[in-house]
Amino acid sequence: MEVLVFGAGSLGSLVGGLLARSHDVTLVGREPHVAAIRDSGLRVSGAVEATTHPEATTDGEGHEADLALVTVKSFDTATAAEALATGTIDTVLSLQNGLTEETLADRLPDATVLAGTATYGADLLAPGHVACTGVGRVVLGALSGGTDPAAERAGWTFRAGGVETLVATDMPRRRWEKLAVNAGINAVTALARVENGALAEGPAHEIARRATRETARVARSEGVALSNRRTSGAVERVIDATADNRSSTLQDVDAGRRTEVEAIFGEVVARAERASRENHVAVSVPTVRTLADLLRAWEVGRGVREE
Ligand code: KPL
Repeated sequence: MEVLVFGAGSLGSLVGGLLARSHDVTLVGREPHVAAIRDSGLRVSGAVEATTHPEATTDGEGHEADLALVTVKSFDTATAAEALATGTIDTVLSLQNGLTEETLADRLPDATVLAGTATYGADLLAPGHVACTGVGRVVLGALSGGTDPAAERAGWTFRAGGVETLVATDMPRRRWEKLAVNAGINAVTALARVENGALAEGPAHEIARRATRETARVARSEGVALSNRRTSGAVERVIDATADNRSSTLQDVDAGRRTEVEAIFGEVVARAERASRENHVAVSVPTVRTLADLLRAWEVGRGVREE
């Protein structure tokens, strides 16, 4: 199988490094990571140990692949899709935060776009070296649910590369559940500057719970069966399983980088507003809205966003 990993950050490098044990993998990333991989290969350490020699390039255009994994930050999705459109890709799988698959599907009409989630822990330690900080699972499947031969093939590709994988038939609900978990954890940990485990109790726990439930409410307004019980259980489980992790938004804030506020919180607010307009019933998301505004204010203050 020819696999293209578009976005050689921590998760993309980890998954690319694991898959390169069994497939022809090309990583599209930035310097100096790309040069280090070309010179000495890609080292994975920690919970999994491997050194592989995938192709690595900074040029995302004109690639041919059976499967392209999109692992760029959500705000780079449109750019990634436009680059992928210059090549020939059969199947595209997003392993990103936010509901980015629609952006990919709009721009890649000839490819099958799958939805996916990944709970592997990854940390880019140095150019050419990624740590696997936790063996999790990739869950993937058809964007609108049900079965799809492309999902079965992608599942086989991951398993052959030694990646724990589930091919699921209920991705619409799972991607909203993931969004609800991110809405609960990411902004609160970033603004309070705490690790995920700090949300297990106390005032931050209540804010996380409210943001999670509001996101589930928006999912239901779009006809996705996602109960409060299910999402609350999911966020508790992720807080517990990733207690020592710093959320991706906390990492962005610590590094003074732009965050994924729009893909997570902006998206929930926009969809709540649309549902309220179309259904003439208020779908209210006050906690998510407040968290979005606080993160935006932080971005403006840091000069990584224009007012
Ligand atoms: O996806 C995550 C993130 O940090 O973006 C969670 C699930 C919250 C784990 O840290």
